[in-house]
Amino acid sequence: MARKKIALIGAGNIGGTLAHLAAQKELGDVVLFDIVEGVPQGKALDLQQCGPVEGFDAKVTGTNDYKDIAGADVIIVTAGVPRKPGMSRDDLLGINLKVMKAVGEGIKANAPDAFVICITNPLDAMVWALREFSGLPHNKVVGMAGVLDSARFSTFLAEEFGVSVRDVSSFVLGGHGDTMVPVAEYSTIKGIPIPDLIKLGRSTQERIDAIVKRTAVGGGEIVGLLGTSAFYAPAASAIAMAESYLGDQKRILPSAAYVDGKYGLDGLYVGVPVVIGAGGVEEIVEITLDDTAKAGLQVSIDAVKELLVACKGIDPSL
Ligand code: TXD
Repeated sequence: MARKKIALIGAGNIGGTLAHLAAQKELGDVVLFDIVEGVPQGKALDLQQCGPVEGFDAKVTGTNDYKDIAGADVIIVTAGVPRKPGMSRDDLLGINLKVMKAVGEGIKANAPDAFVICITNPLDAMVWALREFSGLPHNKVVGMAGVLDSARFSTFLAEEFGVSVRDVSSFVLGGHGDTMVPVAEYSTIKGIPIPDLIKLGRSTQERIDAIVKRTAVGGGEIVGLLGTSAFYAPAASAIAMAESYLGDQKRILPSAAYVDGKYGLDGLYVGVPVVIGAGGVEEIVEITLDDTAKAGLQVSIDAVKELLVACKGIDPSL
């Protein structure tokens, strides 16, 4: 059986890491696309030469021509500019919206049957714009944010409780920004909810609140240290989503998905738990939220709606 095809639009920090992970896992042949000449081709050649060392036969190629993404099964979009210290994700909107238009048209013309995972910030607006520009079905275009945010949350919780990250299951909702909603009540250590662990004296509400806050600003913490956005965990997170699609794993993953009818929404991309399988986003998982989580989600929804208004102001075709 021919290998699947993974197209990566954007061959920068995350794109290169995505390519390495996809090749190592032999998810399929990898095509790196970028507008900068030489970068996708150079990274692809370098990555291909990992094959003999790491034992993968996946082909890795680079291109500046959208025709080379034809027939891609999965497309992961990181094209655009990342944050610099002092910038908010929303500051990227003006530049990255134009990039999404070009990317959406490239996908529409060459790989309309792909499952598209958007990473470019401001994520909740860019994934919506990419879906609009590409014209793909809503269930085949999704944003990566929640898997990264819950990975950050789980990392901090594992450290707090002195347990393996394998035994932490954390839950986040809402947009990929400071308004994201890490939900402690649905986060567990081997099935034991965090509030019960607090009652058992394994931690305190104050320490958990500090972890929730650190998670919400987790991206900014790395931008402050690194001078640019994180890229290893974002790449790993998107690969988990791609694997769930390619392997029809039906994992429940927090993702920026098109919600129409659930959570009181009538057509908005926002971070919610979804089932990802061979059909793309196969189900939006609706949970009952306590008043705090409900209020937090509403703040996130309002922030996303403001971004969409800004997008429509920049590009009236939206
Ligand atoms: O969780 C999340 N969703 C976030 C997303 C986590 C971390 C980073 N987040 C965002 O991903 C970040 O704010 C950026 O918007 C994207 C990509 O971050 P990355 O760190 O990979 O940025 P780079 O290294 O600058 O790579 C971007 C590449 C670069 O090679 C550009 O030449 C290319 O995008 N680029 C384009 N490619 C194709 N088409 C167009 N128009 C284009 N413009 C720039």
